[in-house]
Amino acid sequence: MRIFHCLLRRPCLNNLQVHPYQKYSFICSHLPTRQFSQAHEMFILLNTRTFYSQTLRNAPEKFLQTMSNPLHSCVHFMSGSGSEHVDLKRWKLIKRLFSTFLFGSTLIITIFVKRKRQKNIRELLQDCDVLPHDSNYSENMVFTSYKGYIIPQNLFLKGIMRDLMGFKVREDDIFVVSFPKTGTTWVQELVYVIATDLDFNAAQAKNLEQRFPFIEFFYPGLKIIEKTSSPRFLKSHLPYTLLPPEAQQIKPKIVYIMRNPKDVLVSYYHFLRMVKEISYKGSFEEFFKSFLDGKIPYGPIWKHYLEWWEHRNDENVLFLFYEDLHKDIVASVKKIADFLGKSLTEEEIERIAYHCSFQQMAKNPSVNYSHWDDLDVRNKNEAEFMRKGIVGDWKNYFTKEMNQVMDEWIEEKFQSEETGLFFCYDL
Ligand code: PAP
Repeated sequence: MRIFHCLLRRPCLNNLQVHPYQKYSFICSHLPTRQFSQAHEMFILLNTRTFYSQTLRNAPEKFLQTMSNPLHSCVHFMSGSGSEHVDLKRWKLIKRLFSTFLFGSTLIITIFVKRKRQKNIRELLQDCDVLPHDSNYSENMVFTSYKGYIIPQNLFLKGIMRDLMGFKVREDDIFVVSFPKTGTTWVQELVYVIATDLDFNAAQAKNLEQRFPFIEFFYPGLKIIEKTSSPRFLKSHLPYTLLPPEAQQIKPKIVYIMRNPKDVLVSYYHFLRMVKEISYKGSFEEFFKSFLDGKIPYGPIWKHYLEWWEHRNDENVLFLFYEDLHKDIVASVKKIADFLGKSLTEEEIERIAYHCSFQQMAKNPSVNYSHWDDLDVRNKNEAEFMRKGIVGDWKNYFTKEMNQVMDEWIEEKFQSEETGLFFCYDL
């Protein structure tokens, strides 16, 4: 049998002639079917399993085989008759059955996997309401409403909220918990150097995200945190009711830091613009409104603050104010040391205060989050993580009207006379 083989790469098939004195011919092509001349009356079975029956019926040439790679269409045809014709028919039938089976099973597996994924997502999101997307945030930033708080949907989709429910808390864990932008990083570093007996080398060796992991962040993740040796240093922005349930029974040491809501608002506005994944695009006025409406990640702040405020006298909880750290860092260091059961000399307190001053921390790569630049996490045209670190920056942002609105809002939400929760707005 002589085979004429032609691999055609250009659409010049109208001129293609099967060589007249050859008994068999074999043509292979990567071209779509419509490029073939109907004059040849070949029939074609595409790898998409589309069968051109019209062409088949009229075709004097006989179909032999197609390739199954879905990126190509391939036509083989032969001239001939007799028993070969029967063989070809059988072969074709086998092939069709096989491809139907293959197609069917792929379809079933795809549907099964898709359904399982959907079921999984439904389960992960079952207790929260997914909120409509706020166009001021990047497309990936979707929020949910969960037990009265605004929680990023990713915490549910990544299974973090579910895993936190079963997170094993240890008695000697040390938590630093806060509403975002209240001075968490400052307190984390203070706690770390005090608890490690001023091991500044260890503090320098790794960045805070590794030494003091954020439990609801995917990095390093709960699996790694669970394997970390004691004592563990853990950061969280969760409200009291959403902390791992074991925290309420085991009662590890928890330091909670608060800051006046006006400065939190300004700091948060810059932070949400700075983080690439969030990339807040709204104006300061828009953010001001969202903040007061409680429609910000981990919000509403009043609920977060008041829930924790109720636990200020729990024996395993130390309550701190950002403004107090500014007013008297020495007294604050002593307070933290007492809480952690450490006694410090005056010289040691001075060294800690110096190491944790804004100026020192701002230039210290192990705490200033400058590694985010290498990881491309930061919008570099926005403020840095260690922005200003002062009390009263809100005065540079609030109009007189805004300040009045916020004062009334604070009065209404925090009910200071009743709750005893007062804030300091200036030093
Ligand atoms: P987080 O919620 O992302 O963890 P967090 O550390 O709570 O942030 O707050 C960051 C704020 O604390 C920043 O405030 P700013 O935007 O008003 O400047 C940051 O500058 C401030 N901060 C961090 N470390 C210190 C420090 N050593 N002294 C004073 N302020 C600090």
